[in-house]
Amino acid sequence: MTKAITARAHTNIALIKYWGKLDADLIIPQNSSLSLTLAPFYTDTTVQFSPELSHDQIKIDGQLLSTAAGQRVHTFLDLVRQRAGLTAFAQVDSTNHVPTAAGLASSASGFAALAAAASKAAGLELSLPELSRLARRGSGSATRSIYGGFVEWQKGHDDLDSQAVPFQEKIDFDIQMIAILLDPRPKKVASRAGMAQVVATSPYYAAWPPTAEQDLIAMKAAILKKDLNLIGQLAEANAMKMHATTLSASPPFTYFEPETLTAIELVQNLRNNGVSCYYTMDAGPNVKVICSAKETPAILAQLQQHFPADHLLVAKPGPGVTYI
Ligand code: 2P0
Repeated sequence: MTKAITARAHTNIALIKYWGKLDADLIIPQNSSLSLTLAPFYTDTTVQFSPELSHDQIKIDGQLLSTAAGQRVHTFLDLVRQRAGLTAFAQVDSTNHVPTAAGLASSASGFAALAAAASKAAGLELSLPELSRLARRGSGSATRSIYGGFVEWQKGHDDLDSQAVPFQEKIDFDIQMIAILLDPRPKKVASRAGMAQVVATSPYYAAWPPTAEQDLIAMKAAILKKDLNLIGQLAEANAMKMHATTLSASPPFTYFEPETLTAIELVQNLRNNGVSCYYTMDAGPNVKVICSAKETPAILAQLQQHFPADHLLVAKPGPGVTYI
């Protein structure tokens, strides 16, 4: 039996979105992306390989997954076993400190923590770039969760160069997010299926990779200038360009719900009243507000008039993956 290893990885929100794959098996994206790792939302995962097990045992939030439900994890563990020359099955115990209703990708923190714990438990001593590439094989957004702060996923060309690099790990200006929980139901269209449908069918998709690459260059300059307004404007515009591709897919779909529009309008009204705040959304209806800590109380006061206080989660920038 190997030693049990526990790793913690935090989730991240993309300011410049990853949307579309060039290679679905290796998870090579069509465009580079940039995210902010968040402090309060993370996954702790413990992995131990044991010759006594007859199959992988995967427990998430205390619940044992069926073989079908755990398929993505089994496939990922096969990759780790193959690299380490191991045959033993694994016991995986994962706890999400990510509110499931938050629309905050738990696959990002989940596969980043699994990559770190499983590789170390299997005896592989991976560097952070190697870990980032391994996490990518589980879920695209997990590539970025290996690092803290602002993180760029450089799309690269193949398995060896598609990886995240820290852009600014220690952030020395005032930026944070407020996640507004709108809809606790599972997504109607999973992000993986949604992006594949868009790439395959939207006549507008061809415009996405070049515009996202331009936005990424502008975003990096805005971060270096510590210009919160420009960061917010770029993130908001980039998110809406991504969402515009879903309406033009065949069949068309949208991640917007009525409450999404309410939240967006509140952010716009606050801005019209001189408060700096901007919105972004991932492959789900929930809205995340980009703002400063200084203006957060005023923003929360407005949002609380429409949403329950416990549906408003404030998140500061967080660290990269750690062993605990
Ligand atoms: C992102 N999203 O950059 C984008 C923006 C959703 C919208 O990464 O298929 O769960 O596992 O690589 O990482 C969510 O997609 O997809 C995502 P897979 P993933 O955060």
